[in-house]
Amino acid sequence: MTTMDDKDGFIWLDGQWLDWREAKVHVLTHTLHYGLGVFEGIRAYQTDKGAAIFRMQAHTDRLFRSAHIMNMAMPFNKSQIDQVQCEVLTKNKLDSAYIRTMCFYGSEGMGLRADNLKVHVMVAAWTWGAYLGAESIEKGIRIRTSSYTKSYVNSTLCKAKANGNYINSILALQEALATGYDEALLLDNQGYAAEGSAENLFIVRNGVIYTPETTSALEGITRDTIMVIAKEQGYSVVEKRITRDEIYVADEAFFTGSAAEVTPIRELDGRQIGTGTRGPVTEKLQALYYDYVKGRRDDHADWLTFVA
Ligand code: PPE
Repeated sequence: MTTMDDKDGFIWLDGQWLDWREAKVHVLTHTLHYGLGVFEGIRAYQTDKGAAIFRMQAHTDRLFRSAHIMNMAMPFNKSQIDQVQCEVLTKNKLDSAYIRTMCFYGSEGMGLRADNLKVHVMVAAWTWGAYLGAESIEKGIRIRTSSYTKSYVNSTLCKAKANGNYINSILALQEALATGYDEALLLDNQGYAAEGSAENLFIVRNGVIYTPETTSALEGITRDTIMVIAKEQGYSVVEKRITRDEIYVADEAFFTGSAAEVTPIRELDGRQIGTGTRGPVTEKLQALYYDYVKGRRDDHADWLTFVA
């Protein structure tokens, strides 16, 4: 099995294209020790007109918001980052890909008090299939409520897509997987549903679509996309606090994320949700989502950045 550091191709680091295997940092890299960094995960899809990056601007904007929240001085501007996120596809001859952009502190200093840290930026891309398995897109997944509470809003700042926030996610996910589930549902410190380890949550009840407010959940771009599409289809979409038992009795539930796309949830904590299959609203929104990302619809043309 090949490892992530052993591929042909190019990775961009601080303004230069490096051979994939040479894109390395020192073991005393500050972010490696303390987790303070910010990143993005963006998908590019194959379309009739070549590769297209889905909602790149929204991702780049969020990257800069995350850096602002974490007080990291970005050494590049948005259009420079956008250009690299396009080039990473052509450089690596990818027509569908997952793009990972990350800003991290280097090995300029150690200790929490290091005051000479520099922000470094990397961009890589690779082929990534269905995040939760191909079957999950059709059949849905079984999830459990995590014993880990979602990071509290005043602990690590949930609006930032920050590296360190993923300790919380990985603990929850590993617990879910080890106990036979496909994914975790994290509740906030008041007991309301926040999100999955890497996905936003939606439920459908009596034809109305609900999603938790983004108090402690990430401001997901797929979440936003689904809200826009659903409203255009005439659904009312309500952002509100959602309890775990509200999910038990929902007609449908699904997760959204750049990696996870639109993944139906068929069971929570051993309770079947609705008919225990992908529900009709989920199926409709999922199909529309694929139509948009794959460039099969002309409206929302601004969501796609074509890469020649
Ligand atoms: N919540 C969290 C905690 C999260 O990490 C993601 C994305 C989302 C919600 C959905 O956000 P958006 O992608 O903007 O719709 N998680 C990324 C990382 C996955 C990984 O394994 O790494 C992703 O989906 O790319």
